[in-house]
Order: sequence, then C-alpha cells, then structure tokens
Amino acid sequence: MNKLNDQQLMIQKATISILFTLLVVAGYSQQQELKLWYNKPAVKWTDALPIGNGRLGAMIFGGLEKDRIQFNEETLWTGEPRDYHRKGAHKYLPVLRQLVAEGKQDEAEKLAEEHFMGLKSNEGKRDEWIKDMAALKGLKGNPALPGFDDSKWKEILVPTYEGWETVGYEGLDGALWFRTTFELPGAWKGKNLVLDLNRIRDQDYTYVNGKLVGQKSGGDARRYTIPADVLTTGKNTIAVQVLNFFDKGGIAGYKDTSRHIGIYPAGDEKSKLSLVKNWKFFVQNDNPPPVARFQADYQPFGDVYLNFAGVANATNYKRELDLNNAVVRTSYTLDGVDYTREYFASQPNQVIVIHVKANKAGKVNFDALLNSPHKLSSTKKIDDQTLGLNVQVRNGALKGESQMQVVTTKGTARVEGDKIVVRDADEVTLYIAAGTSFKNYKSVTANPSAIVKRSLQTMKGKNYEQVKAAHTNEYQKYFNTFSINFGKSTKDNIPTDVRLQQFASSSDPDFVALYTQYGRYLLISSSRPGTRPANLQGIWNDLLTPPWGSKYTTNINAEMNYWPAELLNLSPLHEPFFKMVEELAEAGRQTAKEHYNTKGWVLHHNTDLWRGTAPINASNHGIWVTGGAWVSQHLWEHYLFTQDKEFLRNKAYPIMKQSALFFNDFLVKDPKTGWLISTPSNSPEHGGLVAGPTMDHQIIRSLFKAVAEASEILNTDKELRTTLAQKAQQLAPNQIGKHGQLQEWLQDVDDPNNKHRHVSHLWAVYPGNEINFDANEKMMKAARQSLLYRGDAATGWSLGWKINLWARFKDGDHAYKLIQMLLSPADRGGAGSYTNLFDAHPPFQIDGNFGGAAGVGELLVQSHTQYIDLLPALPSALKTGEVKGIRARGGFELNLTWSNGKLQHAELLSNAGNDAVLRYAGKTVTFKTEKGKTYKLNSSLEVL
Ligand code: FUC
Repeated sequence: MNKLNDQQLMIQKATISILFTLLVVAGYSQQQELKLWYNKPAVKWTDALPIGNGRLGAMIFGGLEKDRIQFNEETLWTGEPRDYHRKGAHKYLPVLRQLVAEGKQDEAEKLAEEHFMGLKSNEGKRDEWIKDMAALKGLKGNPALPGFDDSKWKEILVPTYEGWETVGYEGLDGALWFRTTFELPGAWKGKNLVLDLNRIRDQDYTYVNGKLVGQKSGGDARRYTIPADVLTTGKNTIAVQVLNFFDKGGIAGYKDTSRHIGIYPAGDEKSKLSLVKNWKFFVQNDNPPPVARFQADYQPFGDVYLNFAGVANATNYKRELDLNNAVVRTSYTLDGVDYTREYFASQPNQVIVIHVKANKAGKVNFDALLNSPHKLSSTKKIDDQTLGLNVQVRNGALKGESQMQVVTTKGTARVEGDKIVVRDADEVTLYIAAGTSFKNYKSVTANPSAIVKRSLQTMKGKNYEQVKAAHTNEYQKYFNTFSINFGKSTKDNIPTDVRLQQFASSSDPDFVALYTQYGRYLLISSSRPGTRPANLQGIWNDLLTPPWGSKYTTNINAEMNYWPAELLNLSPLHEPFFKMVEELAEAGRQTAKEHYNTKGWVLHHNTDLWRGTAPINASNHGIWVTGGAWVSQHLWEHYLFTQDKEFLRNKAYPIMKQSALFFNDFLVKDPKTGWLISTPSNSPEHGGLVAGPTMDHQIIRSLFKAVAEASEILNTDKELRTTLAQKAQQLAPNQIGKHGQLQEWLQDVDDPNNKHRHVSHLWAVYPGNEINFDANEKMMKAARQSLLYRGDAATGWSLGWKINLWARFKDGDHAYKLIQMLLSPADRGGAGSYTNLFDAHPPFQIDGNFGGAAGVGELLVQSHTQYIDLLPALPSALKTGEVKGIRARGGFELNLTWSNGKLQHAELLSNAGNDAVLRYAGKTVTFKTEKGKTYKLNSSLEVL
C-alpha cells in the first residue's frame, strides 16, 4: 500500500467513524427510553414513583389490590408566622468574639447557647400535663396494679425499634400504657432482678406488681432494679407508662436488634428472659402539650387509596415513570383484559390526575378513599361525585382542604359514605385538588376551599386526553430543552431496581443519562415558577416528623438542589429559589440587626416556610453567618448564565448588595494576622464555633467580587465598589497547611484522617470558582489533597458535591467512581439510591439527586473561568455520547458529540452576542458571536 492510499484509507476511516457516530447519536435521540420501571408494586415509600407540579406532589405505589397515592401540597407545614430572632442578642457578640479569639470554644458555645440562639416556638404546659397523666386522668382504674383488667386493650409487639409510628401509629404522641407479665423462674426467687428496657422515648414510669421501680426521661438506658420483695412466685406484672411529646415514641429497645430487652437476676445478664413479645397497650392521652421548636416541619397532606377486588391473579404487571411526558403508568392483564392506570400532576389544571381504564367495556371497578395521617382531619361527602378532606396541622396554624372528584365513561361512580364507588365503567378519571390557608410567610389568611374550587373549575368541559395533553405540553417546555446520551442502552429491558443493583459492576452508561434526566425531572416536578423551592425532600414527604423537618438547610443542601438549574437548561425553575431569597433578605434584616447590629441581612444554616433566619439547633453549628451570601450567589450565577440585565438590576443586585452590606459591617480584623475575618462562625457542622472558617471568607470574597462587578455593569454604587474591592483584598486568604492541604480553618489544625461529610473549605473550587487550575494551580492541588484526605465514602449529598469537585479537578474517572457510589442500592442501609432512585443520605434527601445530575453536566462543560471548557473531565466510562442544550456562562448553549473520548462536533448558540472563548484539549479559540446565531465547530475547534 503506498502513502497516498494510507492517507486515503485514514480519511475514509475517519469519515466512516464520524458518520457512524452521527448515525448512532441521531439514533439515540429518537429511541432514547427515559423510563424508571419495575415489575412489582412499591412496598416501601422509597419504592414509589414521584410526580409533581411544583405545588402538588404525590408518590405512586401502584399496588394491585390496594393502590396508594400519597400526596403533598407544598405549603402545608407546622408552625405559624412569628419572630425567630432574639432581641438584643448582639450585646453578646463582643464577648463571644473575645472567647473564640482566645480559643475558649466551650465557654463561647455555652454563652451563645443561652443568649445568642434564635427563639423557639412556645412550649406548652408540660408539667401540668405530666401531673394529669400521673394522676391517671382519662383512665378507669390503675393500670400499674397487677389486678387491672386489660383484656380489652390492643396488642403491640414490643419493642418498636424505630418508634410506634412505624407500626401503624403515625402521628401518635402522648401518654401510653404498656403491660405484660412474666413467670418468675424458681431459681430467681429471693433475688433482686434487673428489668432492662434500654431506650424509651421520651419519658417513662415503670412499675412491677404496682410498685414504681424506675422513672427516667431522655436517651439514658432503662435498667431498673426490682427488689426481691416486690416479686411474687408465679406471675408478675410489668406496667410502663410512656410519655412521648414529639416524634418517635415507645419502648425502643436496642438499636442492635439482636440484643433483647428483658429481665435477669442482678449480675447475671446471661440468663436474661426476653421480653420481646406482644404487650398490651392503651392510649391514655394523645394530646400532649406542644414542644418548643426552632423551625417548622413540612407536612404530608393526605392519601388516596384505590381498592380493586379480585385482582390477585393479574399477570404482566408493570409500573413505570416516563420522564418524556411525566406520567406514571401501572398496567396488568387479568382474564384477558388489559388494565392501565395513569397518574400525573398537572400544572395547567393544578390537580393530581388518576386515570383508570380497561381495554374491554365495563370492566373498571374499584373504591377510592381519601384520608390523611393528620389527627385533626376528616373526610366528607361534597356531592355525588366529590369527596372532601379537611386537615388542620397539630402544632401550627395551617389548615388544608382537598377534594377528589370522579368522572366516568359508562358505568357508575358515586360517593357512598367515605368513599367513591366505581362500578362497570370503561374509563374513570379522578381529579385531586388541594390548597391551604398559607398566603405568604407572614400570613395564613388564604382560603383553601377557594383554591380547590378554582382548580376543579379549570377542568370543566375538558376530557382526560385534553387535560393530559395540556400537562405534557407544559412539562415538555422545560424537559425538552436538554438531552443527553451515552450510547444506546442494552439495559432498557432490565427493571430499574435490578439495573441499580448491577450498575457499579456493569457497563451501563445510559443509566447515567437516565439519572441525569431524572434529576431534571425532579426539579421540574418540585419547583415550577410561582411555587416554593424544592426543600430537603423536594416536595415529597409522608412523615409528620420528617428528617430535619424536610425544610431548607442552607449550609449546602438547599443550594445543591439548584445546582442543575442553569447548567442543565432549567433556568426558569430557579425562580422559586430567588423568591425565597428575596423573602429571606427581608426577614434576615431583623436578624442582622438584633444578632449583629449591622445593616443588610443574614441567614444562618436553616430556613423554613416562615423564613426563619436566626441561628437554630445548637451553638456549635447553628451560628454560621454566610447562608445569605451563598444563596445570593445563585442570583449572580443566574445573571452569568442568562446575561439578563433587567434581572440583575431589579432582582439580584439589591439583594446581593444588602448581603454584602451585612458583611461590610460584620467582618473584624483578626488581632493576630491583621486579616479581616468572619467571627464567630462555623465551618459547617464541623469543629464547633470558631473565628474565621475558610469557607466563610471564600463565600464573602466571591460575594464582594460579584457585587463589585454587578455595580460596574449597572453603573452604580461606585464608592461601595471600591470599599468591597479593598475589603476583599484584606480578607483572610486561602492557606496551604502542613499536610499539603487547603486549610479548613484559620489555624493549621486539619486532621488528614478526618472524613467529615462536609467539604466546606472546597467551596471555592465548587460551587465557587476562586480556586481553579488557571488562576492558582498550587492552591488547586492543595484543595485536591484535602479532598483526597476526606476520602470518597460519604452521605448522598456529600457524594454529589464530590462528583462536582472531581469534575473541577478534571478527573472524570474519579468523579465516575463517585457516580457509581451514588448509584448503588441504598436499601442495604448506606448512602446511594433507593429503588425509585431517590437519593439516600440516608434517609431520603433529594439534594444528592440534584448534585449528582449537576455533576454529570460539569463533566461535559465548564465555564467558571474565562473559558468554556468542552469535555473537561470526560470519564473513560462515558467515552461516546452527545449532549444538547447544556448551558455555559456568558449566555451560551451547546450541543456536543464525542466518540472514543474525542470531541467530534460542537454547536454553540449565542443567546447574548458575547465573545466566545472555547477550549478543548489544550487548544483555545476565540470568536465574536451574534445574538441568536448558532456556530458549528469541528473536532479541532474550527468554526465551520
Ligand atoms: C446538614 C447536614 C446533614 C443533613 C442535614 C439536612 O445538617 O450536615 O448531613 O444533610 O443538613
């Protein structure tokens, strides 16, 4: 073969390979299945599939005989509008600063605990209630006594390791009695015994044969001595009065369930007689006084149950969530008839829709119930086709109302008692509307009935197909702005739960694409313009006392929820977050004034529906001052991506400026170094109350820089610009410590073996941009070293953060390893993903879904320096693929295709007409762009 032929051959090969890539890629776009699917119904809540329209959310179980649709409305929370700040707390600021400067952390935290934390809600009259319970109020007879007749009491298996809530008593707090008996072994006669119940939530009075043998409150072990003279030959009676004020209740036994509660002779635990068995129990009082709380909890609203009779022998069962149209479907075959149920949450009509049909006439039969876990709730008939549900939260001001309306084709559907009875129909549609009395964070005067009526009215004259088409159109407006493919999947035919189990050990790049799109789906479903932003669980919560209140944690989690918004082309969905920031900026003024005596506004590490901004929980982590600055950064990022100057002028800048004004007043000079520092504060949830955590300075520097830049763009506040620029210079810099690490604190005290989940001092790598390979390679390497010390294993959101960090460190393979960890089954108890691909902290917390999705985007395009980097951290596992609609700062949108790890083709849409600076594989091109124009580039970055 001569040279020319060789070249020709190469060109031919290259052309074939490009054509092949284009064909394959074009093929993916059409065929891409974007479904989560299963061949069995959900058992656990985290098996169920989520739907949502930003305001209403629901989890679909798809049970054959009993289908459950657990739903939420985003404004149903405990609590009420109130002041959260502590008046005059700032008087303690100088002494707190002094104490942390002197390294007297314990003293500082103790003082802060007493005088510097925000205010809790009012505590009820606990002592009075306890006295009443002790006086056996509401009881006939005394259950402590052996002769008491408990024959009418119910039974419960004791212990309930995770609280009695988990065995059918959700929402139950109060005073309960538990009774059981045991036979005294002959050999134990005359001996003192030990009754070991270990953990009881919250307080107990424990009796043996009517004699009080112990009482305790809190988490201490219950190991009570029973004097020999209390015991009798034969049968002995144990009676425990348990008082539970809030959250999990009951005799909880041992966390390690292989250890048993029981009774044994003192000093001889080995011969313990197990008391793990059914005990008798009785609710003496289920209305304990309210518990004082720093912030409120997001609440479940209700449940729809659909009961289908005689379906146990169904075949072909399948349930699925189709991300392309945001519809969940359950299908099965029975006696030759195909049945389908479809469920979606419509934004245009503000209802949850359930549609049941069969492919033969008159075959749809079921009963539909509407109820709620709230104690104060009731179901009633509204009219022949409509059931109504009223709820009132305990410990709060809000009321909610819901209605479920039925529409049938043929057959009958009527309200009978507390259910809708459907018989012999061809097709049935249920519309569920809900609203609450929440008007805004200062008022609870909205009218839930009016909201419900309005929703139901929008459907008048429309059939199911029309409602569904309107839903799909509206949803796809967001969803279709972006697509991602990593090659045709060979795993579409495997149920998602099995695919999840296999992911880490198999090659399934398409699963990463599905996961990324699922992240976008979850954001669309929990955060539509005009709604509240996604909270710790998005919009999905079935618990009255959810983990961390299912609120907004602002030292990482709330922000992480919005990491995909700009990058993955869902910019309009950032709006609810901005609205919250606007409200926080308002509420946080008071907190700034009362706690710090400064101008501007401050937000600490949590907020809730009522926009609490003061420090909560405990002084060792609740006093962290840069929440406001971090959430403000999102406004600036929105501007960077969209180049929307009106937004910058009217929305973003005023809030960013006020946040900067807070820090302008707040920062103090460190006597030792002369730097400006943030004190007192905390490196989120790590290391207690300190002076000058690195993260704070990174965030504040970034804010000052953004405000200065924005003021220049808007041509305003020249003086402030100069001040902030100067102060940014004086702020304590990032420092490299003795282990080659980026220091987390002012002092070089990092422990390289520390595996804490928060990686706060890496903020300037991601989501910030101060530390990067272009600007400061040495510091970037130190940051990388810090991350290596922290290790890979982490909670769900921490994995999500680390994926983004490894992307910024341009190490796609390391990022991919963490993607595999995030996409590993969590049902074994660790971090990862549940069956429905919800992120597991554990427990469920949605931030990891969003952090993970953003991280995948960050592997493909980065724009946080002056360059738009194409495929900056492509993992070898994702070596062929295509992304469309991914966005870059400067107002750009990109489509990229790559094959065998090499860029093949790029398209750049310029939305703002800025100059484009693209970089790929060490090569940079710069060119002018025109607004609205698309530029095509080849694999060598030549504009075609
Ligand atoms: C922060 C984290 C926890 C959890 C909570 C909601 O406090 O440190 O891990 O994610 O938020």
